[in-house]
Amino acid sequence: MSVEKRDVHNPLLFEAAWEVANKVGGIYTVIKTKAPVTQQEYGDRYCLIGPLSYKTAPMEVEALEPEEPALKATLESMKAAGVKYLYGRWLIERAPKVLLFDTGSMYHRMDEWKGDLWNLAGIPTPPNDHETNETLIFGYMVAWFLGEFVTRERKKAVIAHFHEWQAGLAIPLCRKRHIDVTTIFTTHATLLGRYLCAGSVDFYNNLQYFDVDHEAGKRGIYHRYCIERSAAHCADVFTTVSHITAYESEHLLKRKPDGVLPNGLNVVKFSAMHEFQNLHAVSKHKINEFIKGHFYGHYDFDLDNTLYFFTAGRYEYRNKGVDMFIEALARLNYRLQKAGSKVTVVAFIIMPAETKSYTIEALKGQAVTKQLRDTVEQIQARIGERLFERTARYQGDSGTDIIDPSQLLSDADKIALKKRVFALKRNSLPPVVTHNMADDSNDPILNQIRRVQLFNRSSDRVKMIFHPEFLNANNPILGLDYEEFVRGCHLGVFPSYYEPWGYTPAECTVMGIPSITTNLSGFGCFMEDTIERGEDYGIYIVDRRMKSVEDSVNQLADQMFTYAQKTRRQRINQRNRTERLSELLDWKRLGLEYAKARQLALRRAYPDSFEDDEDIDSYFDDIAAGGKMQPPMSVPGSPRLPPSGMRTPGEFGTLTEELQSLSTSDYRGSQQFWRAMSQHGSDDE
Ligand code: G6P
Ligand code: 1S3
Repeated sequence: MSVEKRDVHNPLLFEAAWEVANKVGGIYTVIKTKAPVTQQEYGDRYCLIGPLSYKTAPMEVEALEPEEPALKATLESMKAAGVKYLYGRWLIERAPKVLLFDTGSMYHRMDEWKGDLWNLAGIPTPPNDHETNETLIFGYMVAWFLGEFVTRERKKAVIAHFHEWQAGLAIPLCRKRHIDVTTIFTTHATLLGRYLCAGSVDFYNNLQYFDVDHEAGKRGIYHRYCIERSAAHCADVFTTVSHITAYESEHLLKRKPDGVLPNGLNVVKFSAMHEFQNLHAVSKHKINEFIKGHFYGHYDFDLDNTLYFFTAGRYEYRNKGVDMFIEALARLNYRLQKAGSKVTVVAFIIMPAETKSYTIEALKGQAVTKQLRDTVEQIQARIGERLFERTARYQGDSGTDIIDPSQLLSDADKIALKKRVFALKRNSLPPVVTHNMADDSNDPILNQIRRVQLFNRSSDRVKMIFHPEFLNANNPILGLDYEEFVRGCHLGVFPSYYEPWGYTPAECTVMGIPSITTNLSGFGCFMEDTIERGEDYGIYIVDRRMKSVEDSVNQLADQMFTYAQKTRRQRINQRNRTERLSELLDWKRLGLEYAKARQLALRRAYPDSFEDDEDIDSYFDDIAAGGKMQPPMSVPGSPRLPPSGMRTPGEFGTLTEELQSLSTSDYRGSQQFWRAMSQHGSDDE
């Protein structure tokens, strides 16, 4: 049968992820912030695929009738077979098209598909793992869709890009069924990595020695691991978000990624440089108000000399480095006390945990300070009236008397104020947590705070506030959105042990807020490789690879102590420099890595469609120059940025066929360390 060659120069792109129009965690941020640049490049040839959540989809998606014939026919055929879906435009910038499948509509085929998966790929799926059941149904629906679609659309090449194991099951199905698409799998972590790190394992020194099947089995995730591993192996192109996760994937998933696709952000530049500095001041003022309430009766420190540090994210105590943060804060407290410092550091931990309600104390603090403020405002008005009355009154032609200041407050005013001051008295210390925890005595964060005794005493220079719920402007206490909160803080602290990328410090950077991260996080490695003298630019990196835990904690305490010594002028200057780095993290720049991955996928699936001498570089030049994706307009002020002609970090050279014959040590990311690690591994083998 003669088959017409598919057009590889105007391919169609489907991008599938569990978090398309469905916020669960970091992958939602990746997909949502990246979609505008991909939409700009592909236009109507781009469609995202995700699961249909009836709770959130109506807010996120505007329904549309499919017009394109192959799509319309495929969806009609699936609908006739009972598939429910929502097709429409995702209500985000550039409104890309989305196709959301209702997995519930196909649950009756679960057993049939489980049997098929076992026969086809030898992957078991136990009955009561809801997440795996969802993954299975979603995977079968996506593969069904792609299979039917490419039999109708025969002219254009189709790229199917899948994120994370929960969307990856369609990949082995496409391969086994010989569906004529080219596939990319991007993993944002590995299942085993996450599980192993959360326990007390020396993960990075033992990566090459883990018996992966055994470890996965021991943790009850063997079936999930099989899905992840088969997606990685069956994809035409396998990628991940950082060099550190590439190294991990090579050992745990047993396939070396073809390249690294770092996560970007949709960077919004203010027309005036000082605008983001003003926002810092405005947001900080709101945090100040919260602090006055929270510390009522113990508010004996100077807010003008107070710094706000914070950590935030999913509650993964060890993986996100909260253990190290609290320990280092205790040492910082000691050092500030010893140095007789006048600085107060308030350290926030924003991590959702199971709670019952706000504590009475936390609510009362805000209430009594609000009452005090109301009383002061009323008295202020009365004083103003008295002042006006007295001054306006005719005193004869030469009279110039003004009111005696001691008469400004009436006796009633004094009594009202005394009542308020009395209400501010409290016997207990300001609470370290804002909520009643479901399991207070076993909560790892609270227990660590208790162990190091950071109890918000008057003598403590470091105060602790654990807010076990994500922030929201409508919360009765700390009523700010996350972005507002970050802008109002001085320093983000994210000493993660397991962090494939890490959006929290990246978000700080684009808002001009300095942050501390580690060389075990994708973001930390990326910044370390990209800029020199990072600390000047508000990028502090704790060494958690080569140092002992003790030394890493001391380094973190040092960095926080050094920051606390800065003058206001120095902090302002540093924020300006931090903000300049945001261009590095813009999807307009990092989106090129995705374009390279897609090119590689097309070349692998349709090698005959490319001329030997076809210049791949010109393709990227076209994208960059053609107004689709702009290279950065100016080079941020840093001496070790990529030299001219080297536009993106991927141009360190990961996404090329030639490099596939080399080993992980050839990744040019965190070069020295990973080279040493690979060397160490091969020496021992
Ligand atoms: C911004 C504002 C300044 C303010 C400063 C406070 O730069 O534009 O008006 O003085 O923030 O900085 P700080 O680091 O002390 O919060
Ligand atoms: C993962 O989410 P996580 O917090 O579970 O994916 C994110 C997006 O790629 C990444 O930033 C993060 O490090 C990973 O861990």
